[in-house]
Amino acid sequence: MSSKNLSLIGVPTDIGAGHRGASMGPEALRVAQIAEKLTKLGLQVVDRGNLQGPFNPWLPPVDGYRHLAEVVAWNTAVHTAIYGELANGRLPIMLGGDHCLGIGSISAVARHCREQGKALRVLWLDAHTDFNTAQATPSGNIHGMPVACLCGYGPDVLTGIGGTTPAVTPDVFRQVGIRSVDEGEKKLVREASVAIHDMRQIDEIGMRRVMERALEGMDENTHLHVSFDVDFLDPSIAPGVGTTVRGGPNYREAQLCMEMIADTGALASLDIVELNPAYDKRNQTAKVAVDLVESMFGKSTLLRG
Ligand code: B3U
Ligand code: MN
Ligand code: MN
Repeated sequence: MSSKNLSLIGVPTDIGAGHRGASMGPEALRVAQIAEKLTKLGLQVVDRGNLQGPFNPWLPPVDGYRHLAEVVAWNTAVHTAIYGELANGRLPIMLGGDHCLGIGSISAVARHCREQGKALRVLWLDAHTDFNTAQATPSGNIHGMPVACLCGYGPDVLTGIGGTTPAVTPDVFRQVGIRSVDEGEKKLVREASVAIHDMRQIDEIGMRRVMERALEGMDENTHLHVSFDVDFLDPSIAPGVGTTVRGGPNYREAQLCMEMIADTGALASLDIVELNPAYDKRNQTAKVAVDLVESMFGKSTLLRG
């Protein structure tokens, strides 16, 4: 692991989502004892509390985007916070919040990598490719657009966060768990050649080989960022998300995925997004997410020689 000094940053908003409630995600993760559990693994954890931003006015989309100004405000705050943690040599964990916040966090990680001469790999664990544009989106919800925005497809106010457009090139991404892609979005991800490891591939060759492929080609100079959308998981183990999609990784497959991330020793920043306590039962999804994050930081590998 490149750093054992972890900073938790809560971002309590559902500004980019189609359902209200992801704004309660940071608190649910804290109630599930994310800080305590990571501390028990021997990591130094500081909880920075929550960022602040505009309330969700819950308005319809305008020109293909819902709440664009508010999304820009939240992501600007996220960018500043994540960039600051990385500049101080710390490992930021963003507690979302919906997935539009990946624009702020990953643009900050990309800026840090550029300045430090590091290679970047982004592992995007999600049921969705999140590559919509104003034209392709069926909803106008910006949580369906962060990957496109980071690659330069989107409004200037979002693609320019962090000062360099595009923030990243599509080849940094490896998407795992994909099983819901909109029609227009399919064309866009194909054109951009995003590396997609969909559920069919997991069925056919198994999580182990999928992860070997997704993590291939990294070296000591690679910064690994994981963007963990909790709807990656099968709804039977993770019902607490706004947009459940059946047929996701089960508990064992998800554990293996996380353990293989830990084995790289390269994990250097993390987003946990789309957890929606309003859809959860007794905080079970937050508990599963924390359990998996522990594995991402090496919990089960401790059992091995
Ligand atoms: N692709 C759909 C649905 C969606 C994307 N991300 C989530 N849901 N969580 C859209 O609205 O863009
Ligand atoms: Mn997502
Ligand atoms: Mn998703």
